[in-house]
Amino acid sequence: MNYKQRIKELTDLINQANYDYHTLDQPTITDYEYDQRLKELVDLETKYPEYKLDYSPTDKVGGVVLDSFEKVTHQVPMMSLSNVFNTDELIAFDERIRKVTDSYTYLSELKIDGLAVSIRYEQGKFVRAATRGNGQIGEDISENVKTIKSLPLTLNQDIDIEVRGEIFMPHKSFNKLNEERMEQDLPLFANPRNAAAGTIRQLDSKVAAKRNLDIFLYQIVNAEDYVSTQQEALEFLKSLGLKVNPNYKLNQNLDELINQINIYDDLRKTLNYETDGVVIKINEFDLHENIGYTAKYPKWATAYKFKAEQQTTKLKDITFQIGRTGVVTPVAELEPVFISGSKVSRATLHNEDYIKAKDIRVGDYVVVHKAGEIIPEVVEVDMSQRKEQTPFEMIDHCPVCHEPLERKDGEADYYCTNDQCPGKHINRLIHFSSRVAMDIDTLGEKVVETLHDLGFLNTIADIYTLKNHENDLKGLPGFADKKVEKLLAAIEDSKNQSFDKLIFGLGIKHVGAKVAKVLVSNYPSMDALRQATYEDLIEINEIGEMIAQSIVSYFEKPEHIELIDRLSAYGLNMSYESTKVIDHEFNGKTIVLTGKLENYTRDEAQAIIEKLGGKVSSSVSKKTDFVLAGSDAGSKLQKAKDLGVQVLDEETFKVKING
Ligand code: 0OW
Repeated sequence: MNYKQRIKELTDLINQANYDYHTLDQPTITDYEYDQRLKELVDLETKYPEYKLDYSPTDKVGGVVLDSFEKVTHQVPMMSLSNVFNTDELIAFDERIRKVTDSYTYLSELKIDGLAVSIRYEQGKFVRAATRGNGQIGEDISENVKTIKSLPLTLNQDIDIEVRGEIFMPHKSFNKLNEERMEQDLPLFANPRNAAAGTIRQLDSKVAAKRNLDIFLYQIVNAEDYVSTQQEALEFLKSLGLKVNPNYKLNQNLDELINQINIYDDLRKTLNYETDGVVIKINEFDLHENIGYTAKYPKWATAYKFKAEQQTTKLKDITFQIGRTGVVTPVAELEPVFISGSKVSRATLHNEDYIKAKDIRVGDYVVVHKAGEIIPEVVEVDMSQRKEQTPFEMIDHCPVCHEPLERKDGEADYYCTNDQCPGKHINRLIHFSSRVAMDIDTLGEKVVETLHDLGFLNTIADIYTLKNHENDLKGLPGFADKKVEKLLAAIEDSKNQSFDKLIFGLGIKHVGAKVAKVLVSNYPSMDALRQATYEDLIEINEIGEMIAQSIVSYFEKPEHIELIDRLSAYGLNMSYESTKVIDHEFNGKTIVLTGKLENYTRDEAQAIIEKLGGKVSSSVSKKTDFVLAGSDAGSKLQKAKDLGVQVLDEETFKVKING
């Protein structure tokens, strides 16, 4: 056998098989066949090393162990990207382009969430790969990059070219890696980007080879020497045998671009790799020079960032909130981070068990999650950044009144049982006047804190005697006459609030808004409810032992009876008119909420709609009467348009509810 020829044959066959499987995602030979051929090639290269080709696929199994990475200076700096977070900012970006030129098209690409890399080929052969580093100086990671199976070591043309792309770890590789690390009791990677970054910096390329990184190329350095537009550049990269993400599109104008972004936002949820946005580039290279650059990034490109629901940040401290029922909630004080477009500096840690189960420690880097309207929560620790943090210890005394805390058997929470604890009052007051309870307009958290600290507000009943201090209030800094009059009027209005909202507002342990509604439909007056026995209460479907016991205990306390008597004397509504006629167009109507509202949380909007006799549903159908669409409304808005359901924007909703 001509071994030199056989080695060439096997090399080309296996490289082609890699291209078909990893780049085109269209395997042409079986795994068994692939393994047999690779084994034969390794044997022949071992026997006849002089015949091994410098683009042999056996280099992809790694095996070079470095003691450090050499520095590499980029001849052309690797720039970063500016970000836009919403359509308004995208429109502003477009207007800046329009100031320079009025004839241009956009090329939009999925933004791969990995790490940038620059790769040089000379006469069509892989020469070197380097990280972005600070944009000027990166590190030589050639050995690890050569193990990426979808990256060819020879191009389809023997040219000199430098290309750039994003190295990433597909979900499958990421999950497999973390499972292995869990078995080996090693710290887990928080997300695929961190895993890819950690892998590419492995000094032993055998380790990198096992973790199955992948890559998409998206840029040619000095592209204008080869082609005239970004679209042609991507086509050219593909023609060379390089892997290019197929999700790119030429958009003739801003409207098409915005539509394309929405398409990508849906598509990304079906992909097996992480993306964090859409990269938008002016397609015509001859416009780039005029549009220009800043020190850090080109002005002819930007990244529209999808709303990340998770971010990693530092846990600076753990503090404790006393809830209105005395429950002690551990709170994560975080290094501020933007999640879903809003800044998050605190998140809930639920309770001691939750913290201990996840071994969360002060000083850790933690993954914080914020989806929809729930308050942000700490999901897990990024153990790959764990140093010597000390394990968490739950406090055993109330941080406000310093009385011992109690933890009931079978319950996860600790409670401050001191009814005179100031920490409970202020939260009780805030909850009572909040929108989801008595909805006392202008009596928000800050005003409650100010009036509580000044001694005007200690218990809930004091809210209804504030009118006796009208002049004092008007003398307070920041309390203009108008504001005080508006506050006192809102307090008077709240006396007509529905009975279930009053029950919910009292802050009885385990009695939320839904349980309050169940109670008032079974006990339509306060007198009836305070007579309810434990046995009566647990007869009701939705009322369990814990809730029944909590209600009975609440009405046994003299201070609670005194409070209710005072509220009744002040004229608060103490009964439930189940058939209250509500003269409003929402009465009896079904409304679906979608998108983010500027002035209301989902719960608040739902409470307002229900107070007006409406019902909130979670899905759009022919029976839907209205869809209330906030910003970034999703598929529900489209369905409403398809079904001809009336769509309300937030402004219209506000007018209707205040009508
Ligand atoms: N992550 C990506 C991506 C992309 C470059 C060209 C000029 C400046 C940015 O998918 N599709 N296209 C570009 O174009 N950059 C990308 O990622 C950037 C590289 C450096 C920081 C971002 O990760």
